[in-house]
Amino acid sequence: MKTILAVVCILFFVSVGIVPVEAATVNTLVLSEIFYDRVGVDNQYEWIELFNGTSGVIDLSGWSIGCGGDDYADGTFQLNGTIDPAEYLVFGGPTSDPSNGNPIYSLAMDINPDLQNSGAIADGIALFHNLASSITATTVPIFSVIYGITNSSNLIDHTGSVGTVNVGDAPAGQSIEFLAGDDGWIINPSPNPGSGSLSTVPLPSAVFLLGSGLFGFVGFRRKVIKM
Ligand SMILES: [Ca+2]
Ligand SMILES: [Ca+2]
Ligand SMILES: [Ca+2]
Ligand SMILES: [Ca+2]
Repeated sequence: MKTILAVVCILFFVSVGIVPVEAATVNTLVLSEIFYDRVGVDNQYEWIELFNGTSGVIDLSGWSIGCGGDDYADGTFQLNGTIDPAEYLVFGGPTSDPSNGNPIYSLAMDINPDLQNSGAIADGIALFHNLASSITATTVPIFSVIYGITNSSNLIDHTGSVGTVNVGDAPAGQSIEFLAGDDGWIINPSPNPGSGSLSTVPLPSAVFLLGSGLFGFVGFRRKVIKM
């Protein structure tokens, strides 16, 4: 009996321990992948991917993206349309071919000025819940990524303070991708515009059901042995 209980307990805690690792969840709108440096000319091949980590449809008309540079006001882009829960949306281009991962654009637009290609001086891209026309050097983003070696431009993050560098500089032809959790941002050698591994909702319900089922099993075994 003790052996059975021990095995059940181990199974339960192992299961609970595994679930949060597998679920790379986010609970807001995020920048999920960025392709800023193609092999060769970047203009008209760059793209930015968003992921809606909330449980509701988001109207993007109040959201914008800023890129820099010295600060996020160097280039600002107004978003529009809607993004469904757990949906990936790609905008940029408008050109799509194997050299930039064959993106299908929800918003086809020439990102202008082109996205910074980083290097020793890190650059940044930020997501704002503001109209693009209102973005200034001091507007605090909802979400951001700082990529490169050193944030010597003092780009800020969602706290309003100077942010830490999130990821290195992706080689030409590769992207930077947000995986959430402990993985954070990575350099992705195989850009995957329009898809990814993020999910919207944590799995407390699944953990609860699994846990209650196992505890129910323990209770059942006890009852059988008493009889
Ligand atoms: Ca290039
Ligand atoms: Ca461009
Ligand atoms: Ca570029
Ligand atoms: Ca992706």
